[in-house]
Amino acid sequence: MNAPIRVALTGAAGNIGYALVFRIANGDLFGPGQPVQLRLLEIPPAMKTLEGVAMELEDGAFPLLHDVILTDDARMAFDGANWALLVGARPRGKGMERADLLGANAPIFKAQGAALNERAAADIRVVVVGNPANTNCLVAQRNAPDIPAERFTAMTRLDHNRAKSQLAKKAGVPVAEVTRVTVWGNHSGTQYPDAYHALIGGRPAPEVIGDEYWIREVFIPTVQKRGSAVIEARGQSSAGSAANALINHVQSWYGGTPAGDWVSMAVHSAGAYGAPEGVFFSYPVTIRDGVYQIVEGLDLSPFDRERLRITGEELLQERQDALQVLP
Ligand code: NAX
Repeated sequence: MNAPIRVALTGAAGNIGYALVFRIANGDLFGPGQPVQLRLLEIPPAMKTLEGVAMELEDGAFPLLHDVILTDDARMAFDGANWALLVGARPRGKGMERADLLGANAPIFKAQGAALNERAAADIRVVVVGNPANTNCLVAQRNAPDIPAERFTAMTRLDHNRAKSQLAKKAGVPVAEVTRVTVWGNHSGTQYPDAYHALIGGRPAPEVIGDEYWIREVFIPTVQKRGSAVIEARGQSSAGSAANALINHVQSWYGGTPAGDWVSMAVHSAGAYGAPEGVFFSYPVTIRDGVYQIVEGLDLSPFDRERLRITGEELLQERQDALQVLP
């Protein structure tokens, strides 16, 4: 058996955490030959709930689960961690604007970035899920100066999966036939789910769907607003699908992307496709040997460019709002 991979998870007693830990324990991230150690971080008021989650993990008798560490100390949670899944965040309270949400979360991600810098393993890879995910990721990364920026990502895979499913449903085909979907920009209402570069059964998606109105006026807003639609129906925010997307994000980063396809990930931007530099912008990426590369050479229409501009501007505004915690 290989040595266990150390996976740190924050917000482990929350909605998504509960849907996630059993799948990690089951070996869904790294496959059936790879044991894992779980290092679960929570805030002090949630430690009792976390103990209950740990009891259930024990009761699952998962052969690949090496051990479980519970803590309310970020430095302890990230000690020797190979992966850090930053899910825990302050939720958006009633009447809270996006800037207030940032203000509440920036100190958390600043402290966690510093703790990662101090304690994580040399090969650490970070995925930020807690909202506002792209900018929380920026805050953590900027407070971890010794960790290469490419090791930080924010999750847009749930949006990516939602887009894929909507296209498959419209075309009446299994999701596996939909490839090259991209979600560009911010994980927020300004994200741009792009059907124009997608393929369905190997053919351009717009040609297969043949309904330009549907792409612009139904598909795009449906994906952008899917989170609210789930809350409206379920009375709670997405948890199972978010946990699944996080598993997919790590699987792709660890195991690579299939030939001819790509996935969406928010990564440190150097300005590709005209996006602002130095923010975490979601791009189409291919991954090999644990290293991602932004897909090059896609032709962007004026419509695509305008959508990228809007979501890029929002990320610049968020960075501005988070400035007080950026070194
Ligand atoms: P919950 O409120 O159920 O759980 C969050 C957990 O984080 C709580 O148990 C809380 O005690 C803990 N927490 C808070 N501050 C912490 C800190 N400083 N250190 C460690 N733990 C801390 O929320 P949940 O539904 O699990 O969602 C978690 C986050 O994911 C939210 O910010 C949510 O907005 C975000 N989402 C992001 C998505 C994405 O695609 N990027 C989609 C799903 C989800 O909405």
